[in-house]
Order: sequence, then structure tokens, then C-alpha cells
Amino acid sequence: MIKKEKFLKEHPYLLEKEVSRSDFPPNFLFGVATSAYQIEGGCREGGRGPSIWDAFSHTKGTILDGSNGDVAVDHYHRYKEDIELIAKLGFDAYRFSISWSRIFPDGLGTKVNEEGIAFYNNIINALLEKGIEPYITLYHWDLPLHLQESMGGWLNKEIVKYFAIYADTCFASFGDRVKKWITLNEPLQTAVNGFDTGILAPGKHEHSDTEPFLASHHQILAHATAVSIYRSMYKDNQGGEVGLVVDCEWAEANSDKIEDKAAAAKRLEFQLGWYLHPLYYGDYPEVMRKILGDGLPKFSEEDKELLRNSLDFIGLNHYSSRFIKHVTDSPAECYYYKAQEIERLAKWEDGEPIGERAASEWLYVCPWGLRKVLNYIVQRYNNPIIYVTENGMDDEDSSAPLHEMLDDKLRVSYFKGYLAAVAQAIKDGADVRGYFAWSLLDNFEWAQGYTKRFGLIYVDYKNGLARHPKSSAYWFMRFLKGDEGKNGKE
Ligand code: GBH
Repeated sequence: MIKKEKFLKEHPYLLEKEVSRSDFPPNFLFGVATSAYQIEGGCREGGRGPSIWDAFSHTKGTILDGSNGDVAVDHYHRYKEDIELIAKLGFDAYRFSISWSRIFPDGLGTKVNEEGIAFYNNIINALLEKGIEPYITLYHWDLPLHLQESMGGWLNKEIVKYFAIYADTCFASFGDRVKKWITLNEPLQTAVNGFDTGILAPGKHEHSDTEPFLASHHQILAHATAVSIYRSMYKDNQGGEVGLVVDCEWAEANSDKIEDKAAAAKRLEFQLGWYLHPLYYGDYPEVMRKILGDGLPKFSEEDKELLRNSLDFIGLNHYSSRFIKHVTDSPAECYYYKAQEIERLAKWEDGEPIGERAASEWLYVCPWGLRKVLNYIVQRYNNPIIYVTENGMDDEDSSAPLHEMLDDKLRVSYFKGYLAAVAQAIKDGADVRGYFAWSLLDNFEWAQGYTKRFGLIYVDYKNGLARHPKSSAYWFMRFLKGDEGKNGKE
């Protein structure tokens, strides 16, 4: 904490200001976000096949409270009510994901499940009726289980083909009305937490020197293949855009020392550059290739051709920031890349997180970190179009009375701070087109189950999953109307 105060004193321009809608360009888009497995439930309904998250969450010891997404917050049956809430709050857009195994129950892409198509058609149509623009994520971590079990999921190059069939089917079925597509959510998380730490599905950790890199490689190729299908078959008629969502913490050098600065820069390359560099320039960042050598899969010339400039926009999920330091000997504990070789070679270490802790152990409130990530992307990737596709904070679930749980003052100040940081980044020159709050509803927070609440809207798990807007939802409603932050501005 002391360190942060000192840091802000030295960098006063990073201090947050009051924010109002008029600080953003007139056509700037405000939305809320969710993902299928976290909210839908209805896991055996409408012809849906199982996903790796059904299997993982039903494995003992994987989820903090022993829960799963079988019912989640029952959005499958309550989507109308939920969409009405989005409309009532005044959001322009809604980012949600499609459950792959609702469209192709075994993932193989041989027979479309029409009930799945109908479900998402209903959602899309209900949104459009209310003037809310759909932003669809094709893959938010819920791989059809059969693809995992029969061929190793993201570890097998064949997955690229199956993802392409799925993406093509979605473009063909929904693309007349959906103009913004996101291929994958946070490929880094699938790679690192799916195949290294094993805290997310499919929960592998035995081969973390190779599997995270293979899983990334195939995700990158899957993304680019979907983009090329869209551009060659749909773009002319439908006129939409396709992006990728990456997650990035801000890495602030622990000191002014050149080694710490280099360590922080490396950390950013290993987090963002891993995905963005290939998709803009056709290959992994040089620093990764140098450090990892043959540990990094190779792209063929043909792959590189496919990859280059295969992004219409970047979706950025951002929550937290930390100091990064240089280490000379192999770090005792390194969150990313457990593989011995990489720990030793990459030579950075996660230092202190920056700011106040939220409920989740990894989430610290540091609004200027978002401004810095946005400016970093501007410089590194030639000022691309960016959407902030997730940003938000969580509260611990508790047995406090409802009115206390609903009065989420901290979340209000979180949004104020981070929105001010986005407005600042736009003034700095970043081409940020929209911002999505995470999340519309309290939901299944992966390995943390229902113990963490990220929603603008409270879900009463003990009373029939009733929805209750929190103070932050009402704050957003006033903000979107332009009634917040006009007075009392410094
Ligand atoms: C996003 O990931 C996800 O896209 C979204 O689905 C999720 O609900 C949201 O963040 C909030 O977490 O389980 O404590 O060991 C952000 C990156 C990746 C950070 C997983 C936390 C697990 C930490 N997150 N990570 S923990």
C-alpha cells in the first residue's frame, strides 16, 4: 500500500477523476458481459451435449464450494427477464457466449442441433427488439467434452477444423443480425490454467512444459481460420467484424532499474504478445522465441500468411495490476509457466499486486493500470480498434442481509475509477470503441463456484434465483443517462 501511494505521488497524472458519459465520444458503446457456462444452466436441456466444464466441475475437489453450472442462474429459462434488465439499465450492447455443445452436442459438426440455434435466435431477437447490440463470443471455455476425450481438445491440430465448422455455422445462422464476433475468450487462461496449473478445465498439469504452448498454438490458428472464413464468405454481405479477447494485467516495473523494466516488458509479451503478435505480424514475439526456442511450436509459411492481420479489433479483459521484478536465480514460485526451463530462462517474478484487494485473491483495484494497458496496446500494435470486453470486481458471498449485499459502494467506485481511466486513454489517443462491465449477474465464478459475486445484479441463490439490481446497477443507469458525474467534477 505504501508503495502505491509513493508511486502515485511520483506519477500524479495517474490519479482517477470523476467521470460522466460526456467524457466519452458520442457513439462510444456501453455494455454488460456474461458467458454461457457461468449463467445458462439447462445443462441437459434443448439437446445440449456435455462440455469440459460439466466434467471438470463434477470432479471432486475442483470447485471451491463443490458446485457446478448445471443450473447456474438459470438464464436458459430466464433470458427474457435478464434482457429486460439490460434494457432497463440502459446499456447499448450485451456480450454473451454461445455454448458450442448446444450447437454441436459432440463438437464434431456433423449435425446441427436446431434447438440450440433456436435458443440463441431468441436471445438475439429479444436483444434487437430492445435496441441492444449483440456481441457474441464463440468460445468462452466450454469445449464439447467429446472433443476433449476423443482427441485431446486444444492439444490436437484437428480442433482447428472443428472450430471452423462451428464458427461457420454461427456466422451462417446468426450473422444476418450479429455484426460483432469474438472467436475466443482469453486463450491465455485456457493455455495456462487449463494445461499448466490445472485450476480450470480440462484441469491438466502433467505436461506443462509443452501443453500450454500447443493449446495456444491451436487456439491462434483456430481464431485466424474463423476470421478467414468470415472474410471470404460473409464479410461482403454481412459487413461485420471479428476480434479476439485477450486478458492482460498491467505489469509495472518494480523499480526504475533497467532489469526490472525489462522484466515487466517481458511479462507483457508473454501475456499479450503471445497472441497478438502472431495475429498481427505472423509469428510469436522475438523474446518468446529466443527464450523458449524449440519449446515453442512453429508456424509454417502458410500459417503465417493466414495469421497476419487477422484481427478486426482487440477485446481486452482487464481487472488487476502488479509490480514485476527481475530475478537472477530460478524463482521459488512462478504463477505462469511452471515448467522449470521457462522459469529459469524468463527471469521475471511477480511482485506485489497494486491497490486494494477485492474478494478474489488475484483481483486488486488499480484503475490507472487499465489506462496503461490501453496505451501499451496503442504503441505495440499500431493503434488498433479496442473494446474493453470485461472489467469489474467481486464481493465475497456472505449471509449479510440483502440490503447490505445490494449496497455495493466499492463496486461503484471501481467502475468510476476504471471508466475514468478509459476516458483518459481515449484522450491519450487510444481508439477504444466500447466498454463492457463484468458482469450482468452474479454467476458461477469457475473454480470459485458461487462464493464470489461479480454481478451488477444480485442473484438470490436461496430464494428461487431472484434478481435484485445492486447500487452499482442503478449507478450505471444514471451514468448512462448522463446524470452522473456532471457536478462535483474537479
Ligand atoms: C475473466 O477471466 C473471465 O473471462 C470470466 O469468465 C471471469 O468470470 C472473470 O474473469 C472473473 O474472474 O480461481 O482464484 O485461482 C479473468 C482472468 C482467470 C483471473 C482465472 C482469475 C483464476 C484465479 N481470470 N483466474 S483463481
